[in-house]
Amino acid sequence: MKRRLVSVLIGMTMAAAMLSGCGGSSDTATDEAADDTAAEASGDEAEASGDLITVGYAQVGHESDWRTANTENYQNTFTAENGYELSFVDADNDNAAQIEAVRSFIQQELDYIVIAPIETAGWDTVLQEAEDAGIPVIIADREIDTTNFDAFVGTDTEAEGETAGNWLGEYLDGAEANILVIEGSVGASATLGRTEGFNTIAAEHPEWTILDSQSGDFTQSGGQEVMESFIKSYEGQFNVVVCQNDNEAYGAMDAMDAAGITYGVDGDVIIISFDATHDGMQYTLDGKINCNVECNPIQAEVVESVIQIMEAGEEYPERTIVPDEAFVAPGITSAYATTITQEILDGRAY
Ligand code: GZL
Repeated sequence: MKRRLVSVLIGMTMAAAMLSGCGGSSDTATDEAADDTAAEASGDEAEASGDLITVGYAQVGHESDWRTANTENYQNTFTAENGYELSFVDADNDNAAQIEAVRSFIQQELDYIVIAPIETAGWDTVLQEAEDAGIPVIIADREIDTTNFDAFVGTDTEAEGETAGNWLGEYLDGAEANILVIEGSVGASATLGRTEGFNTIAAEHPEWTILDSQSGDFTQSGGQEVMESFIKSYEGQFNVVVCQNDNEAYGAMDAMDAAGITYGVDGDVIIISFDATHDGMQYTLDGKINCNVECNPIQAEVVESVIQIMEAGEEYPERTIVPDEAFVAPGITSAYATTITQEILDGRAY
């Protein structure tokens, strides 16, 4: 209780300082340096006095480049210098291990619990335990099928799926599509959302056929295995592959290379991917991926801002959607996506 009271005072002091700074007084370099020193000092004081805000992050795993970027973002945000002590658990795509990690956060009486849920289901019991312990829970990245939590910070994956479908309709302009879908991890809201969104648009196109869909588990090896299986069953019958993340797309490209199947803007097969991580954007710039729908992994700062509002005892946003967009290969123009350039790629945070 002592720490929380102290941090509320720090929060209010910092909020007051920010408000006074917004009062039209122009911050000079000296003032800004002083502010930085003060913030660092408050972090150091909190660390010295043991008054860090303790945060537990139960992470999905390390299955993809997206996940790596997301993990690094949390580890770079919830630092002692910023006034936090982060307890991080990589659940390695194991639902039971992730729930046990949350239970351990409760037993440690952490101040806040953040969960990137592997699956949407199975959260009622442990979230009730967190509520009974008086620990606020923020669901991040993916969604769950219960409402027993305090806030959500993540992306709109159904909208991402719709964007992919709308772009494909624009790009094909009425031409026939025979589509194979490499889905993400079974039961993950990102998989469910992208599938639902894309299928909503596909239903508007009687000239499209979804030949098959299988989970590649958001991994490169999974994408390659599924694409190899698809080639055995559908070689010569498909002209679109939808990969629900970049790592699956890399695996699918490896499988098509091995089978002598061409893809991308100059190939026989259109590739749509999701995430727009650095390498996925490089493949898009190279014309190997036709359309890449971004899903922004840089979410920790938003989660941290919600925690600061909670610390200040003020009304906080219960649902925050992190914005994203879509990108297409050079030579493609679209109402639904930005044509990628080297400058765009060089300027990205991940
Ligand atoms: C999306 C996120 C997904 C990414 C994958 O919000 O949960 O999980 O699309 C990651 O790359 O593995």
